[in-house]
Amino acid sequence: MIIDLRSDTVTVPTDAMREAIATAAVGDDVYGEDMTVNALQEYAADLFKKEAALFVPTGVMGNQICIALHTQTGDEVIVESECHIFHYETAASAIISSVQFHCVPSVKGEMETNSIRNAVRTNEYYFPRTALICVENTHNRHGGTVLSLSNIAETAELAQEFGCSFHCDGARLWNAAAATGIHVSDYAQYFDTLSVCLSKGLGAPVGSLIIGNQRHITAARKWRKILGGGMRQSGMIAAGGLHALMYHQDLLQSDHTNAMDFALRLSESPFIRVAIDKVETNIVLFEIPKSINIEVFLKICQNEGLLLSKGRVGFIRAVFHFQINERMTSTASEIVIDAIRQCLDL
Ligand code: TLP
Repeated sequence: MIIDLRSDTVTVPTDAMREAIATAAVGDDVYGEDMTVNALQEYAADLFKKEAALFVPTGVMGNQICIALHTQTGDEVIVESECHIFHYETAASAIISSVQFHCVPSVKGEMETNSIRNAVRTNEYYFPRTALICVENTHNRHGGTVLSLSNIAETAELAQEFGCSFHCDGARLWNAAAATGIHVSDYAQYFDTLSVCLSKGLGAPVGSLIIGNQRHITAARKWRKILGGGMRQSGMIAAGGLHALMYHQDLLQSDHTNAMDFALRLSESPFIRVAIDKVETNIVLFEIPKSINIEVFLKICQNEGLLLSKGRVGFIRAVFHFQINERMTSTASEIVIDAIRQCLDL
C-alpha cells in the first residue's frame, strides 16, 4: 500500500461521489444550461454570501482570471513572497495580464500592513500602478498557515485606501475555516474576489470556483472563455465538486489532527526540524540534516511506500487528506525516521 502525502490533490472520488457524478443532470454550459454547474455556482455563492460564483477547471485558472479582472497591462500586483501565484503559476500573469509582481516577505503568510504600505506605488510617472493585492489562505509554502481575520481586515482597509482590488487565493480556505471555526463567508466579506479549490482537501477530482459580485463573475466568464475554459456538459465534473462541498468539509478536521500527530512524532527525532507552532492545518513542512541529499531521502521513502514532496526551498512537505487514516499517519512517521537513519548510516 502506498501512503501518498505529496498533496491533498491526490485523493480519488469515493463511491458516493462517483454515484453523484454518474447521475448528474447536465446540459451545455456555454449556453448556461448545465443544471449541475448552475446548482454548484448558486450553492457556492450562497455559502460565501456573495452575489455569484463561476466554476473553473483549476485553481490556477481561478487566480489568473481574477488577476486579469482587476488589472491592466503594466500594472503591479502586491503578493506575499512565498505565494502560489508567484512561484507555481508559470508566470501566467506576465503572459495573460502583462503585469508584474511586487513581493512582500512575511513570517507565515500574513503581510504586515506597513510592508504593504511601503510596497504600494506613489503617483510618479515612472512607477507602475498598484492595482491589486493578493493573499493566500491557508498559505501553502508557509506550511498551511492560517491568515488571521484581523490581518485580512487590515489589508482590505489598505486596499480600499489605495484604490486597489483585493483577491484571495483560497485554494484551502476550507482548511482555514475548519481550523478556526470562522465561516468562509466571514473571510469572504473582505475580498473583491476569491478563488477556492474543490480538488484539494475537499476531494473533488477537478474544479475550482471564483466567487465575487455579479459584475466580476460576468467578466470572469468571458475571461474563462478566452482561456479556453468554456466547458460544455461540465456538470459531469461539477457534480463531484458539489458533492465535496456538501459532504466533505467535515472531514478536514481529522486531516489537521493527523498532520499534528505526524509533526509531533517527527519532532521526537533529534535529526528532524519541524516547527510545531506552524502546523495549523493539513500541511507539515520539515527539515532533515543538510548532509542528506533530499532526492535520495525521498527515493528511500518512496521505496518504503511513502510519497512526499518538496515544499519551500530546503523543506520536505507532507500533506494530509481524507484518504489518510491514523494508522497510515504513524506508519508514515516511522518510514521518515527510518529513512533518515539509513541516510545517516545509523
Ligand atoms: N497547489 C499544488 C501545487 O501546485 C503546489 C499543491 O500540491 O499544493 N493555490 C494554491 C495555494 C495551491 O496550493 C494550488 C495548488 C493552486 C492555487 C492551484 O490549483 P490547481 O493545481 O488546481 O491549478
